Amino acid sequence: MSPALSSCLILVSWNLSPDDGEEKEYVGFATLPNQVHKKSVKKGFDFTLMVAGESGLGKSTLVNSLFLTNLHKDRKLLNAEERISQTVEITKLTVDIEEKGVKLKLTIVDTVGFGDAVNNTECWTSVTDYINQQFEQYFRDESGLNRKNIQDSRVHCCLYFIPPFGHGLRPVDVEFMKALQDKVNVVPLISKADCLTPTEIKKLKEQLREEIDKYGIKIYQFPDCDSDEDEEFKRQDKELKESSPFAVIGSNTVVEVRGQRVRGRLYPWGIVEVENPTHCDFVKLRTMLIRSHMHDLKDITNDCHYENYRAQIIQTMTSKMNADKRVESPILPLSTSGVETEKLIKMKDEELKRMQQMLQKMQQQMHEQDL
Ligand SMILES: Nc1nc2c(ncn2[C@@H]2O[C@H](COP(=O)(O)OP(=O)(O)OP(=O)(O)O)[C@@H](O)[C@H]2O)c(=O)[nH]1
Ligand SMILES: [Mg+2]
Repeated sequence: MSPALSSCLILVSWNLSPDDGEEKEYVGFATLPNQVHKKSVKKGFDFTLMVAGESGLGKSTLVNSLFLTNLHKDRKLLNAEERISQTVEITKLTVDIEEKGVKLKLTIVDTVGFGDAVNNTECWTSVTDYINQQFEQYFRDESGLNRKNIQDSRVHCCLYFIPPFGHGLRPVDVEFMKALQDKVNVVPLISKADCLTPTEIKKLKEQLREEIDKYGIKIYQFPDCDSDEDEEFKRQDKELKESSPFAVIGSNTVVEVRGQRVRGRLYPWGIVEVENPTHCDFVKLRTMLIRSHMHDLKDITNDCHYENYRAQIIQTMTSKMNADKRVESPILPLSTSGVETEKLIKMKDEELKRMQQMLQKMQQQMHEQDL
């Protein structure tokens, strides 16, 4: 069944407490221009982040903490009976944020409810279908006439939530990540890290790294650091790599610690601070996503995952064309003039149209096969 999509546009308020209007929280993407050419600053940046994993692991809470949004605050919780028959629902939320003159169009794709049903076989299909649909859309736009203004809705990163309890990866985690690995940059996370002691976190991280290796799961690989980078940068980069998979904590509430208002979780025995590096890897994750690796995540999406998809589609189309004994498309001569050029452009347009129709036909057939 196709996922239910809903989308809305919200503007983020930067004030943690609107009453005092003094304290401002920054997401930190204003440093993005350092990653890419200045020209992009005017146009702004697009980034699509997906969260996936079992229901209740804190996906929405973490996204809220990362981007200071308030996802699903009006959500109606389903009762156990409703949840058993519930299919995976995908919610898309677009947030336009601006920081120090830098614009970021952030799309958050939140997958809700996986793991609630008794039978979770292939519970990842709606997620992989969603990723494919975005590739499909991009492919269609790319072969259209308005190629310069394509809205890129491809998923650039998927945060996959692993439960802190239990003993490492469950079969469903292995299968889920494997289903995603060739379509999107998968970043595994240990959720609700406040349930574990530092020693337990260290042990679980080691175990997860071993299992990811053992099962051949392809997660997002941090690029190698340039040898001419300064020592401090190299140290931070090494620390980032060694901390993977990040152990994270999320919170929708603001608490007061040492006279400062911070995102945290208040327990009878103390306060867990989301942004305290000694409590969890939240800051490392945010730095990686927004400050240091956003551009690389986008590059890999385009050059690797999308290219694979594109090659596959073109191959299928070519075989189909050959099977239908269609005549190969005429190749445009290098130099032509006047009426001749116009004629060839017309022919090329017709050819494009024919390819798009064929693509639509193939997609329809694929959908029919899925049903
Ligand atoms: N202990 C702890 N609880 C958390 C953390 N993050 C979220 N929670 C709590 O876990 C519950 C579920 O959080 P959600 O963010 O709604 O979980 P979700 O993964 O989005 O769940 P679905 O939308 O059903 O898939 C809430 O009561 C949160 O307050 C965390 O880091 N630690
Ligand atoms: Mg949620």
